[in-house]
Amino acid sequence: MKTYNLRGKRVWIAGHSGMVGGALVHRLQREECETITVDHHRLDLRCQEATAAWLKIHRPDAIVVAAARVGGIHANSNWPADFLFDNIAIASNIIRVGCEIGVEKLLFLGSSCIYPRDAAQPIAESALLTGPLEPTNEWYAIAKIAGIKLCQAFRRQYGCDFISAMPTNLYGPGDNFHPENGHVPAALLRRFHDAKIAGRPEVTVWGTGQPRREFLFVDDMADACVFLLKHYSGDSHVNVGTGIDLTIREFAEMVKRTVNYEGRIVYDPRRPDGMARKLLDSSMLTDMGWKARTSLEEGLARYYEWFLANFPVARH
Ligand code: GFB
Repeated sequence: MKTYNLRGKRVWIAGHSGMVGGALVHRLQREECETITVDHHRLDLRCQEATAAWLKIHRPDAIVVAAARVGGIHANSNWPADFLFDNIAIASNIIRVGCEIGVEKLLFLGSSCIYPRDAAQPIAESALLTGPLEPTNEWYAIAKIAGIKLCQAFRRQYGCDFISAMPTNLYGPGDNFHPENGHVPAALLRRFHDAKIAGRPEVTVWGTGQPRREFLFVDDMADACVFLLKHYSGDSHVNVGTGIDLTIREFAEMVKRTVNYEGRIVYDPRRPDGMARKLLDSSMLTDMGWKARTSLEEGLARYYEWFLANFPVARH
């Protein structure tokens, strides 16, 4: 297996203030490398000239593209233009200039929503572009597919060691706790917590509760990124998941227990369910020797601990 030695390297985490980027900055402290970050108020990654100028000054050896416009099912359908344009711009600006300045290793991060709505489960990397996408997130998915293809194209044409990883649904410290725009873990953690504090008798969960999702703790994702940076160099994107999924109903019960909320759960079927199931086949990664360590129960406990210590700092 080809390896990349991080020792002494300057690694730029694009998107360090996001949930994954933050976990990566933390995880990379255990490697003997230097991490570089730039605040998004100082550099707009959607701007081609500014991104090129910044990269040509700072010249990282390696890059992780963790910067993205992200959001849950509601945010995706509300801002299709932003989800499509911003994410394509961020990926193409960084990848093209990364090639120009001779970056040794680049890891692009996508999402499990790149796969067709009716993909066979668990979803293998080979399912990409074999059918129509789930309409609730097709804008974001198309931008992330473009990112995968950019890595492959620059690898083929210019020999760049650019790789990509597709995580399943993530949760953890630094998540976005906005009640409407975030993903289901943050939305429910906050909703159950608020209901407990206010003594409300019930909490509403969107949709039917029937869809199935796989959840990965963000520290495990950061660890997988470091593993891939060091040990993977290939054309195919790589799935990152736990191999275990559960229904939203089961997940809501778990969050309720984590928060210790004693009221009822009601479902609102007027809200979209999205994809029925998206369990990743992560055997490509596990065959390389990596696997997730944090159980959902333990991850949710750490998530709630972080929320309690940081709220109202938790971004929303
Ligand atoms: O997390 P979520 O928005 O992401 O929704 P997706 C997951 C499931 O949880 C859906 C249900 O079936 C929702 O209907 N759900 C229940 C809720 N209550 C809530 C709630 O209060 N808030 C939210 N957000 N959902 C996203 C994509 O899809 O997955 C993104 O939109 C990205 O592009 C991300 O790929 C990983 O799994 O449906």
